[in-house]
Amino acid sequence: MTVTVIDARSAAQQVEDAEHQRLPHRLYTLIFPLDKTRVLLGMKKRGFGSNKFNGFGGKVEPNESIEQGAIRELREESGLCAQSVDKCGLLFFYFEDDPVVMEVHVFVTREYVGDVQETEEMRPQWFDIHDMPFKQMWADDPRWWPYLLKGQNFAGQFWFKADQVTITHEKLRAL
Ligand code: 8DG
Repeated sequence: MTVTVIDARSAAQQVEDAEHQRLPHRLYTLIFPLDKTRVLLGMKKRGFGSNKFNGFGGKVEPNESIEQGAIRELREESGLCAQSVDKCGLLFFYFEDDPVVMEVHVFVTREYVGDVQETEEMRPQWFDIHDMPFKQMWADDPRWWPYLLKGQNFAGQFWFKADQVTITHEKLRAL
């Protein structure tokens, strides 16, 4: 007789992976304009994530690529026009009261033109890359920001409570 010993952790992992595959994913972008020592963030003035500093981004539209979405959102929210973008990370967010996985493609840009301007959605402000306003950002950001700074691509999964503040569980790795 063969006895299969089911390791509880790998079983939990399989359930989690199946959930990830089964749930619908909604595509988002998130882009950070950098110069030698600073990053441009925006204070989100309304909607999801309001009153937090963040990079620029939003939903990818059906008729555009993810990269085009990142460039469009940056222009709409900050006034900057990116001339090149570099993909640096992939983040998945799960909220306990939401059956949709947020799939967020993270970029940086070092080549952009235009003047930074405040928009209806964002109030932009430059910050030292080593002195980030993490207390006013999403709770997961300090976990993966060091990878972005090192130029190390990353993939992360974060499970949030409905309060959008408490992380109950996370996985993060360099790619
Ligand atoms: P809309 O108001 O026009 O409908 O929305 P949108 O502009 O298309 O999208 P949005 O709701 O503003 O997009 C959410 C942005 O927030 C998107 O750039 C991804 C980003 N984002 C999360 N979760 C997290 C997080 O935990 N950390 C960071 N830094 N960004 C996040 O959705």
